[in-house]
Amino acid sequence: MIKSCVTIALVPQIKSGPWIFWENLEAGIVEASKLGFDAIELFTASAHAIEIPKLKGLLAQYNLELAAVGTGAGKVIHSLTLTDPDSAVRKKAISFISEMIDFGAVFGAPAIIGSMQGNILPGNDREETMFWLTDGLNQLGKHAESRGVTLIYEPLNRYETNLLNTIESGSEFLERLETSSIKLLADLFHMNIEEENLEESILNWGNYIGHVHFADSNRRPMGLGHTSMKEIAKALKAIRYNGYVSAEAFPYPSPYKAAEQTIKEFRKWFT
Ligand code: LER
Ligand code: MN
Repeated sequence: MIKSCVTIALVPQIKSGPWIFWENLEAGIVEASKLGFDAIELFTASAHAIEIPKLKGLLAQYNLELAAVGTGAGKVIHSLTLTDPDSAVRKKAISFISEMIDFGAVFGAPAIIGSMQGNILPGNDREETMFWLTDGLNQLGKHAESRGVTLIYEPLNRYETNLLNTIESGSEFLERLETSSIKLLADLFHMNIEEENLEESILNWGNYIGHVHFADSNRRPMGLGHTSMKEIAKALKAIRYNGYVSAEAFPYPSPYKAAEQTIKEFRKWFT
């Protein structure tokens, strides 16, 4: 069964971006539950930003799961990436993500590596940078496995990374790792920019897809752009995807309306 999810951004330093609910964990949870979502995805400043008993209590009270935790704050706040040329920075990035894996694992939720993958910086070599990414993901994948969770790696569009931009290149990269506990994030917004054909990529590499970010072509909530969901929903059902379809979209025209639009589209395509 494909499950619905909505994002809540709780990083004080970040005031805008593709997240639906903002700033207040409890208010986001209440709204998500009111609209009938199955789960929330959290974007927090660190693994210690939320008290675990408080989150446990709220999820139980409102009958929601934690679907995933984002790690991007490690880059935005601390300038950490897995491919920084400085090995001390790479080491800190690994420990930041390890802590996020531990935090998510309490709830059975995977951590997501999106912007923390970094970029090949000017003057650096692609092969060496890919080696750093491989090394970091091997370590983190094994760590996730030891905690009983998967780890999610997200190919991003070309304006955000020059490492891996497509589901195909991401899948081929995962195939060569020493761990099989890493899955891909199929973010429909990034895919709309990079894939030749979204549904074919899903069908061809379905085994690798572990999480989906649900946003339309313009990153507004699904239904407010020109993405053709019919074929995408058909492809996700064909691969027997049974994870979350999580709204990582701009809170347009307002957080509540964006969430409402998202759940309406989710029900149209997946129930
Ligand atoms: C960034 O564009 C993104 O899609 C996030 O999920 C990861 O940082
Ligand atoms: Mn995403």
